[in-house]
Amino acid sequence: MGYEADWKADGKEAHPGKPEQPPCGGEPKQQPPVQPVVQPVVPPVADIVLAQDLSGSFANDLPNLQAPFLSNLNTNLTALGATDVAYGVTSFIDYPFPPFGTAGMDFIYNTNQPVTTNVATAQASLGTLAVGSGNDGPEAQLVALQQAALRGTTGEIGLRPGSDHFVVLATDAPYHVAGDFPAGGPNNNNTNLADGTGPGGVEDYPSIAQVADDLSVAGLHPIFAVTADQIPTYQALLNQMDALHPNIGGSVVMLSPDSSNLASAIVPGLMQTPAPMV
Ligand SMILES: [Ca+2]
Ligand SMILES: [Ca+2]
Ligand SMILES: [Ca+2]
Repeated sequence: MGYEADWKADGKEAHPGKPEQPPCGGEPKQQPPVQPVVQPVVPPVADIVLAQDLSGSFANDLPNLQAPFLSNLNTNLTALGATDVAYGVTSFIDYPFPPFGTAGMDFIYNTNQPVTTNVATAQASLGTLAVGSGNDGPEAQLVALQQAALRGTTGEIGLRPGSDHFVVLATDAPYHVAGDFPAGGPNNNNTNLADGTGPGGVEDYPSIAQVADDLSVAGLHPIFAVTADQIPTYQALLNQMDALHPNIGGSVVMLSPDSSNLASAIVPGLMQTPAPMV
């Protein structure tokens, strides 16, 4: 929303084609000083990691993540000043047992593609994604953010030093949080997802504070690309995380129910994020 408004204000419509004529018989009207046109900008060097919800409601979204999804995004970013953008792909659903998820269909988190400047390679990894179930409404979004941050600066995801780091969380559901699965024991906030006391070593979900800590340390700005009904939930989450670590920044943008606007939604998300973390 902000992007369209800013674009309109800064774009062509602010510059009528005809210069204003002086009124008939009067003195020429003094022209106001020309205001510089401030174009919206995207970070020139950025790593963008997609954290893709693969619960069942994303079956109609996956076709819109196929080519030319990433090349369109890359073209848009280049036109707005980006010079060096790398893309990574991660995905999540939920724990594969009731009530959280479904055995044989669901998983908690996957790194599908480390960040790469090869758009075709990243696009190919999107082609391998398949949806599961997710069973209950909330999913493992906080685990996805936690793992993207914890694994981001390792070779597994490979965020590049010196670039601005973003994780785009695409979802249409609220998140499970610490306390939702106490039988798993406290989440110990590491990359081992099987060192708890639940089935298969599953642990409780992380807390918002743990995830905020991880994002801050990794220098990873979240862009929440969420369906309209989830905007208040994720704006509140972002506000809580920013209150803990103001350098997280981040943004919330609206995702259409079939993700057909994802590439265009990411652009204002990048623009709204304040100064990069160091
Ligand atoms: Ca959908
Ligand atoms: Ca679920
Ligand atoms: Ca763990």
